Amino acid sequence: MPKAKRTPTFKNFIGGQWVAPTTRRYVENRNPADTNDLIGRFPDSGPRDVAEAVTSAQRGFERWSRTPAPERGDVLRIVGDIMSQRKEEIARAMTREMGKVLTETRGDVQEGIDTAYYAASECRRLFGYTVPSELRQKWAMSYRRPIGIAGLITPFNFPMAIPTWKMFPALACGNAVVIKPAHDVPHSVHLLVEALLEAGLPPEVIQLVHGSGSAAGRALVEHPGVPVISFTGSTATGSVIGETCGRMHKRLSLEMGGKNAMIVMDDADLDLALEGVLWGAFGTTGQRCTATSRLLLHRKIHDRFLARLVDAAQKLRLGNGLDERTDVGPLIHEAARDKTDQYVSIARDQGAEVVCGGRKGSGARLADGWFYRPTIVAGVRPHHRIALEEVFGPVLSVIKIGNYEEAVRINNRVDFGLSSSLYTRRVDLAFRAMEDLANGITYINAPTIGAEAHLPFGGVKQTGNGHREGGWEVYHFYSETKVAYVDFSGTLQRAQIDNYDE
Ligand code: UN1
Repeated sequence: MPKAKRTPTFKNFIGGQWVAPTTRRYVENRNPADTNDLIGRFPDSGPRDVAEAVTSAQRGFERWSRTPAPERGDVLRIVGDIMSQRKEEIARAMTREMGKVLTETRGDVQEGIDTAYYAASECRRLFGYTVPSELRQKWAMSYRRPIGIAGLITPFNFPMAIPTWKMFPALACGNAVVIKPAHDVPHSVHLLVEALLEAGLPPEVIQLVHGSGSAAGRALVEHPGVPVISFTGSTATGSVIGETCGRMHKRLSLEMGGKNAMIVMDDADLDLALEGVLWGAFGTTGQRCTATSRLLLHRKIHDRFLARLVDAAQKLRLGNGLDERTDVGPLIHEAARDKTDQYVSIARDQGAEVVCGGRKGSGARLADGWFYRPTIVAGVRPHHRIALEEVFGPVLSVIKIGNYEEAVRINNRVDFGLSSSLYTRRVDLAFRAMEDLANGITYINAPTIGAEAHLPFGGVKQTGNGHREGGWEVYHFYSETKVAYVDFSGTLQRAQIDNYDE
């Protein structure tokens, strides 16, 4: 990759303009596939920057919340158009800062485009209800109102899709937004904000504050002027945010960890399951909340499926995601690679067998990136830590199962509940699984990843706090239900009393 001559310095977007952080501090953003490649210097903002963003967003909210929803939708539709035109350019920038292969970052941008068009159409469909009143000459109805400022904190693994999942519905509902993207992928959201401004979003409706979770993120969560918080990230951070939001009575949506299992029964199409597990486990280098991280293999097909899987996983090529020969990109940073390696050691210590990978990428081509070989750990027991805790790396734990009921028990024993998958040709099992598996999303004959933008996304147990992103449900999260009664009888009509008076 050609090196930039001068390293660009990026700014926050606050108060309708691109501004330097008041802290005057910056952090370097480097390519995880080649740490010699410096993308830019990005603000390391603090509470003062967040406070200025909130003050500006309050002005933005005054205007945007009064803009008719279909007009807001027009802006979002144009954002979708701009993102479509720039899909390739944005995807390349994303691969450069995040590492995953270009086909995946293209998909990530597409998920943002889909979300934009869905949000645009939803702006003409923010339905309320009109219901009969119990009294004569009286109407009763509910409708949706904007809330205020939405504070959005987004992760590194989907640098475009996840910010758009949160931002577009929030904007569609008439809120102003302050977004703090993950500090590993600031460039992607910078490009997104540029697209929003070009599309005609009034400047003070959007504020972009770069920085760390512990400074800028925390200040956003703790700011009393931000009534809505949406966070995607680790369960540990989500708990801290939850405590603050609980204390401050904020509306909060959390999307956190996963420990997703794919179950392969003895009657399954094994070719299909093989393709599915390779994609589910090693796509995005395993850095998805939805990654397939446990493979529950029926004992009758266990040995032969595992042999084929190991053979195929060994052939996956590590490399720079911009190189089209690459199957699997790097991890996001050194700490992520160390954590992955530690989990592999823990699995070994607990008696599981590393049958593939289990080490860093080697050779000159991979020397300057955070590469880790696609790893398969066999002989995992359901109580092993590798079977219970989220790794967020390219590590697949294989557990042998005797029957469907055992698979369900193992699937359901973890603290998380995002996605699950069952490969079978039996229609009865498929429908039983849709009831039995304790997850927000269950796939039949498809891996645990692949959620679509127009369906609700989220999980049960410690994966979330009951809300969903995407689809129609998220529009309830970003709007306040208001009820109005109109009494045109010209008399005082007392509900529950006058109509039952004897
Ligand atoms: C995530 O893993 O954080 O279903 C989001 C999928 C993607 C979204 C994943 N569409 O894998």
